[in-house]
Amino acid sequence: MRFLLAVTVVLGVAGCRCGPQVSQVKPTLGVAPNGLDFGQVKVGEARQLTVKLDSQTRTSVIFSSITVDGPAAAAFRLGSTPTELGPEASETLRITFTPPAEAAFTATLTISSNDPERGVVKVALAGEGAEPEFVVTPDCPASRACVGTVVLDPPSIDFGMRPASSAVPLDSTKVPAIVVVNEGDVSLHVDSLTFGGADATAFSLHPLITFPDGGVTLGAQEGFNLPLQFLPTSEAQNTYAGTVTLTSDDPRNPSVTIALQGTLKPNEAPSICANLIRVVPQNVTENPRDYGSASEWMTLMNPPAGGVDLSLRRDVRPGDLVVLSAISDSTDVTKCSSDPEDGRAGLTYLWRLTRDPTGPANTPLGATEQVQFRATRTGSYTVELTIADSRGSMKTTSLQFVASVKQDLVVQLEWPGFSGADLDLHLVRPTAVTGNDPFTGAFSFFNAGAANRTSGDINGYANTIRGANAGFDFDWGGAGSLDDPRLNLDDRGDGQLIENISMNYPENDATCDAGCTYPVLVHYFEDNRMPMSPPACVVDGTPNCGDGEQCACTPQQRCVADAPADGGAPFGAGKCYAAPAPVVKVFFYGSATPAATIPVPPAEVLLGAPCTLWHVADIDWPGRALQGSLPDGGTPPPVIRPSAPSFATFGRRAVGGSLACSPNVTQGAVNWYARE
Ligand SMILES: [Ca+2]
Ligand SMILES: [Ca+2]
Ligand SMILES: [Ca+2]
Repeated sequence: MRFLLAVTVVLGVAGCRCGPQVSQVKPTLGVAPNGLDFGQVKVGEARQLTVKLDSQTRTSVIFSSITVDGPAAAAFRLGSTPTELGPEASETLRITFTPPAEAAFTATLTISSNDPERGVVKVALAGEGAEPEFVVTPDCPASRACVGTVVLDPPSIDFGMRPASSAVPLDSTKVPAIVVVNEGDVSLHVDSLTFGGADATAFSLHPLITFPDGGVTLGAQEGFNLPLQFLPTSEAQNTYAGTVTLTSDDPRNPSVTIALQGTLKPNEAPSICANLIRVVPQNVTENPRDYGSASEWMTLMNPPAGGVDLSLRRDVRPGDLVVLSAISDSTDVTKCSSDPEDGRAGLTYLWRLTRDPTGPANTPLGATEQVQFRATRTGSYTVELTIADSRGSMKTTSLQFVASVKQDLVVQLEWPGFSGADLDLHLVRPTAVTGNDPFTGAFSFFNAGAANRTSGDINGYANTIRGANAGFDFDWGGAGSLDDPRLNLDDRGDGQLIENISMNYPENDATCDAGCTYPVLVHYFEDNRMPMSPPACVVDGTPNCGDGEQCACTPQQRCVADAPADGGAPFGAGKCYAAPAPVVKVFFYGSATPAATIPVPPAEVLLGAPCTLWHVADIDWPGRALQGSLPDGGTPPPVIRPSAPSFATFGRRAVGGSLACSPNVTQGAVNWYARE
């Protein structure tokens, strides 16, 4: 390339014939721009700008000097400078401005060269030294529901009253904060944040916030917020004082300290709300009944001194499992039983049964938030709950409920102490009775044909037959099951020796417009008492007796005769059995207190032999026409009339049979009972 270029130059000179005019191409220097403004530069920091030098002709520019001059020349530093620019070549000059102070600086860049027309070119240099502006302000406006107060000058924050611990974190948007802003036009470095003072450990950044070890750099007009929190360090110290100090590289305001103070909020006892949240029926075919919703427990907050009475608000029946809860809602720790400071953290629970239907009690039920027990007896129960927080502050409350069948009419038969004797309770529908003879309704069959196979007598045997024959039912009163009777408890002499029948709307029976009567009967159904070889029953020296006859046994015992071979009335060799001593209780409108307790039978008719059906009582139910007819708008109360001693025999046992009553008639394919 160098060789070819040389040849070209030779040819060009040879062809021109213009001689010395070649040497007259003038050097021309271009300089751009003709001034540099560095603007604001942080004191001590550097900013570099450039100036471009051009040789604008086909000859070299030779520099004699390139200098920065003027009183503030020291603030501007010139990089390397060329001595010559070849033809049509260019070069860049670098000038660095480093302000030594917060002031304006000017200087001149002077370029001297062999440009014949502009031998000296001056470029104005200007710049300003600037500092950041560190502004720190405490902030706690009501507009963001901030808890606490602040003073701007001198800056301070009062956090107000706070508990010593809190399981519920403070909302970072609602605590006092420090607002840090760089109000200058050059960057600010915030170097450190330090808590100090006597109670420095009680104050800190909100746990969601961290301040980086190396500090934070803020551009011009940038800023950030630092939420703070106050946590008293001891229940024994009431007031707390400290400081928070922030430092920066703003030379005029390198450090800002804000005074901090706060006050201990004394520990409060937990809120308490004992609830009966669930009832699991003894009858496994029934669904549990739940009472744990918010609308249930909200009414139990701040219970009165005597506790809350849930007797009318919880359907607990004798034998049901009741589930008690101190919290009702397991998901939200701030609801129901909860501590103002700690939520449910550290809470302890203590449950005690203090009263049951037999009287005062003191039975521990457990020390967990939820306990359960079985309410076996009809009557009222009281349970006490004590809750303590982690610092020993406690509250106690109690709740009451009633175990009863919550229906309008409840009839219950009990024969405690006579295990082996199977008695059956019968409730007869008024329309099943003919001519005021209660026994006409007894064992009334499911006899209305396929379209309406309703029995007028509900009892253990009829209930069993109904269960085994689809379409059989106890559809009493109006259409639908709301007013139908139900057998809640059945016993064959081998369980709790209680039977229970209940129903709603007894006034719905067809005969009840102006009042009607429900007969209550008890059937001595079977006797399996062991041993089966009791003493023989002797009457007048003869070992023959009739069922129920008084014989030479103890006065409470009666003859149960072996059946004669001809199948006639039981008579002959008999044995001594004590008569079960049943009691019928009648309850109205869900009450746990019986309206009547009737021993069966009266003393004149001692129970001695199976298969006797006693007429125990008549319940006169006020009619639909009487609803609301009294002066006070109420309904006249039902009346219970214990019956005069009367009985009939149904299903006397078969020849050679056990001591059980046997069906003695067939209705369709169903073995049934007829009155003898
Ligand atoms: Ca507490
Ligand atoms: Ca029974
Ligand atoms: Ca019905």
